[in-house]
Amino acid sequence: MTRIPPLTDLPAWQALKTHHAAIKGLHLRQLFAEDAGRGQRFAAEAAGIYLDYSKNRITADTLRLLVRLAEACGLRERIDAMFSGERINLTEDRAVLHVALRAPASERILVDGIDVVPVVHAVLERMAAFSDQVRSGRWQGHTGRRIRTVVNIGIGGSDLGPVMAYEALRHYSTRDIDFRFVSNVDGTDFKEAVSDLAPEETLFIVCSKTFTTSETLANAHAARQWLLDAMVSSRAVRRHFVAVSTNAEAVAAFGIDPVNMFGFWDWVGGRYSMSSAIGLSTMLAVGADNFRAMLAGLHAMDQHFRRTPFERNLPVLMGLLAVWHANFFDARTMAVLPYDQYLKRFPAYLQQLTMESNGKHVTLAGARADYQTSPVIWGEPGTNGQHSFYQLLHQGTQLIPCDFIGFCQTLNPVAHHHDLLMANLFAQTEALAFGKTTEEARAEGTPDWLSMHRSFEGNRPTNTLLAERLTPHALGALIALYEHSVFTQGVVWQIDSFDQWGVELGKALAQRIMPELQAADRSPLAHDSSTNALIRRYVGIRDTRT
Ligand code: G6Q
Repeated sequence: MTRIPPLTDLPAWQALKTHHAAIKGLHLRQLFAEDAGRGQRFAAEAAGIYLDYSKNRITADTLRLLVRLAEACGLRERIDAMFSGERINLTEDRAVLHVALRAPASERILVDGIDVVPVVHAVLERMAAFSDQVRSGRWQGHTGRRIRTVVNIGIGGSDLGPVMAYEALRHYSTRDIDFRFVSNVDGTDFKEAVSDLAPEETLFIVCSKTFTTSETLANAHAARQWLLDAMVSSRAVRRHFVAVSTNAEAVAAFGIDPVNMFGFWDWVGGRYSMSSAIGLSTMLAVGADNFRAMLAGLHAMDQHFRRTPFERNLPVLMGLLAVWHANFFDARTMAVLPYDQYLKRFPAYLQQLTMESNGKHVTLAGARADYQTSPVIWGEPGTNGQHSFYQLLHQGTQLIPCDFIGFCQTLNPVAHHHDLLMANLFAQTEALAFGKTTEEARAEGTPDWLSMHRSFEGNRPTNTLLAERLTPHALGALIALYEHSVFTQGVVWQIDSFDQWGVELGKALAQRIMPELQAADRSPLAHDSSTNALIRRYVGIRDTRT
């Protein structure tokens, strides 16, 4: 990897600082008034997704300088390195090849000299055959009954992608099978998921890349026990459990027949794994053809990211705008606002994708970053959010860039609901950008004393993403758009977007505390005084339960 000077030393960074000082006072009202074509000029389209980024506080110069920054940070080289299977996850010494999961069979992608595309397609074929069997009822449970419920057990990357995709593609999902997702080690999650299920009609998918994750194993053991309580014979596990993992040994030790295991690889990161066999629940829900259409959408955006000049490259543009807002406007959070009920879990999915990838303060050179990295990502579907937190978006003291996501055709026409939904989306971006002056408020008859309360500064940046309709292809393109935008941001911030060391300490401490909670004797605790007192209080009250 070419050595790049620290980010804030780069001439392109310095130029952006000067530029920011010169244009930060500009208002979107002025920018639009001066350029009648702005709404079309600052727009780009790829893989069926139209991005309007004109309502951001940028000029043509801003774009030019941001692209220069991307080049100075070696983005082109890093994209090539990722697609060619180099070990760009430096701290874990791994290749990062989720793009290989959606590559067509005709492509060749080498990892350590071996083409991985054939194995990817072999697993896809097995997944398709299995999902056809389950969906058609040919796959039967231990007592000969067909499967009526699929329960996905997994957490983090082995849960958030599958849940999001299941909800997003529900329109395309079979209604013959019910899908549930258990992730939390809180027993409530498992109990509530299975309480009304018939074990003889239930299939568990245990999704765990490592097959060592304590929450997932605890839930998988609970599921196994629940099944065996009803079925007695341990042979039943064979018909009611499948695994998705890279760890065949641990899967076999758990009691799942390796024949019923779907593999993936070291070079697929957890939060980038929903297009691998981790998406088995998605395929069971929507069928192999729809799953393949989703992969095609992902691939179309991958290709666009790889080949398109940065000025027209959607993930690059969105990534650079995120940098612009975070580092030059000091935006600490960013909202993602899908105007589509099916995308209700999309913000939660993006939280992991973005914050686990770029919530880092140590650079690849091992220095402390002296600039902000990932903003906090949050959001809810529109129009619900409008009746809750949008107040702060419009009139709060912080600048919160927002991504609005909408579709031109609804999957569920109900009277004029879709026009109403989209009218709200367009209105929000307009209101956030242009606001309403105190003069305008007064001209509407607002008394002087109230006019400040009823005015809107505007000048609040938004992106609008518009696609034809929420198809599997469109969902795939949308996911890859955000994946690569996150990568772009990580490259500029000079961090490793593919590790997650920050989750380790809490896990290790929990492992130390667990035996202390279960110990029969009350040997002295050696934590800080707060943690000691909390543990004693918990154990004391817990043990009074009759
Ligand atoms: C994602 C993370 C993390 C991971 C879970 C589950 O990038 O690595 O969220 O997906 O901890 O891990 P397993 O799939 O190994 O159970």
